[in-house]
Amino acid sequence: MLKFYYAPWSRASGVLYLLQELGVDYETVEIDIRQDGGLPEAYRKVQPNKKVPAIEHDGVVITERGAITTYLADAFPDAGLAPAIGDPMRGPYLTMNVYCDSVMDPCIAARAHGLTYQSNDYSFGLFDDMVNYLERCLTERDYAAGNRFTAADTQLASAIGYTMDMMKILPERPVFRAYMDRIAARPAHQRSQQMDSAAAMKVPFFQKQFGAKGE
Ligand SMILES: N[C@@H](CCC(=O)N[C@@H](CS)C(=O)NCC(=O)O)C(=O)O
Repeated sequence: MLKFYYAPWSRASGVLYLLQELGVDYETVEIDIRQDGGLPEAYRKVQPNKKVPAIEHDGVVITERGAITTYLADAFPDAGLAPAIGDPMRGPYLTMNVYCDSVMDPCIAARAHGLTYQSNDYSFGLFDDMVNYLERCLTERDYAAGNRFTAADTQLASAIGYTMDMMKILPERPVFRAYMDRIAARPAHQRSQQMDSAAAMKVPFFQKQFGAKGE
């Protein structure tokens, strides 16, 4: 039994995308992270910082996107989204699963909040180093870990899509755009985008923002 703690248009959206790529059955537990007064204290039992995403699989809770992505791709090997131990893609794959959350995400957040710092002030290093690294990766290969699609692409594509197209903080680079075009052609990506938007339009916060009525 797989449960997915999710909020639309959030950092849980990449896991929603992964679940579509995996094609597995799961139950969605929608968490209204934008509710007045914040999330109930009881949710801390699932996610220690009261955030999404989280999953529960056969009674075990897994949090943090990089861990969730790695876990799910290993738990459902038929989809072929996790390079096996011994595969030369395994290293770049694990690196990218973690890099998106531990380097890219905080670099973007620091930039969004106008934080200026030296590289060694923070473990995530400098914004420009992060952009240049991702650009180099996607110049050398078509996908996050190599020349075939893996679960790391659900991490990387959701991060690039959100920070370049929505936040407009990650600079537009031709290799980022070409990569996003490759991802956008995937039926699972299209499906997850539709599911995410449909779910967002039922959230009062977004209904107010976009004037949507929901269902
Ligand atoms: N380190 C967490 C971060 C998750 C995160 O920041 N989630 C945001 C959604 S965009 C959240 O739940 N925010 C709700 C809140 O802080 O109240 C991960 O990578 O899974």
